[in-house]
Amino acid sequence: MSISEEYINRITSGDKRAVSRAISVVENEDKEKIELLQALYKYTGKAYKIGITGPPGAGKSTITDCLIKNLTKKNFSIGVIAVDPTSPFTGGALLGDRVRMTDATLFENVFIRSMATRGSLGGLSKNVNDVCKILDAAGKDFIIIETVGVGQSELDIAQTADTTVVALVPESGDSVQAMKAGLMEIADIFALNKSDRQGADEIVTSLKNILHLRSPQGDNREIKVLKTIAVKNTGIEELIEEIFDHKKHLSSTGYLDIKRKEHLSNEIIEIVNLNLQKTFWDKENSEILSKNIEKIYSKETDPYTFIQSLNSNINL
Ligand SMILES: Nc1nc2c(ncn2[C@@H]2O[C@H](COP(=O)(O)OP(=O)(O)OP(=O)(O)O)[C@@H](O)[C@H]2O)c(=O)[nH]1
Ligand SMILES: [Mg+2]
Repeated sequence: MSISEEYINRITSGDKRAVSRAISVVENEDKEKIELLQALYKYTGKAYKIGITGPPGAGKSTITDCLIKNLTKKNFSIGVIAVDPTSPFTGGALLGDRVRMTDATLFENVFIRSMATRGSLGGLSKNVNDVCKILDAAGKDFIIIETVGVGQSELDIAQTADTTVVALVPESGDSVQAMKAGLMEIADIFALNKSDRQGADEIVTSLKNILHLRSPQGDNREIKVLKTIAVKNTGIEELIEEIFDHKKHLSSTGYLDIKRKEHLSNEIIEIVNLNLQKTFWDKENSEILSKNIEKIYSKETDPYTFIQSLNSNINL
């Protein structure tokens, strides 16, 4: 099937069904995927991408709900991508239970999609970047990407988002955990959620102390630690203000363009890498490897000689 101009028009005018179908095309790696993304690329670049990450259960989805409600009140349209949700955060459940669907503005202006990337080759960024492009071309002002902070995906999020918000909770050791997991390096803003619980102020202080030790990042901006109670929508306006402030800072310093170009380069390199890998490890080479692994293991030959013997132009 070839992509019609009418279909592209429907996507760029924000038609929900067309957008939904386009996302499925990307997710299922349908053959018209490349043509679709080629046609949509020139419409992208207007949406601002907010990444929300943090440990399981920190309240990322609840914060996302609040952001949706508060931002739509300000007449912004929102796209939401929930990556590998561990608690139910399907479009249906979220819209049915948490955001009142009777509200026409929400229905018109919010598009929510859950995505599973766990275990897929290339992890988070490939598909999420493509889905972001569709939502961007569809005219969303903000795209919120929620990823659960276990493993690599939360670090990848900083390679996609313009502003990365790391959500933590007052449970002991969280700031140390954050440091270990590399969350310190990727946060543009910290939201200490569940700050209705004990120990919130202590964690804020310890986070601030640790942040002083952090090496300066490219955009050279002070990282704020904000207290939120997402279940009560407390602190969310302040969080939005801080996101807007970061956005303004990135734009006025020219760092937004630098950051986005860097993300784009990485995205292109990753697409090429994945394709090279897929092309090289085709059925034939994969079979040769499994047939020869015994010989290599028993030292009849060695990995390098084996690689040289493969039909390849790899320079070792
Ligand atoms: N006390 C308190 N509970 C909260 C707050 N924010 C969220 N919760 C509760 O914490 C639980 C987890 O919230 P979620 O928003 O699903 O957390 P999440 O980080 O999205 O969870 P995963 O996606 O599963 O990692 C829910 O029961 C929320 O109601 C808060 O500020 N205070
Ligand atoms: Mg969640």
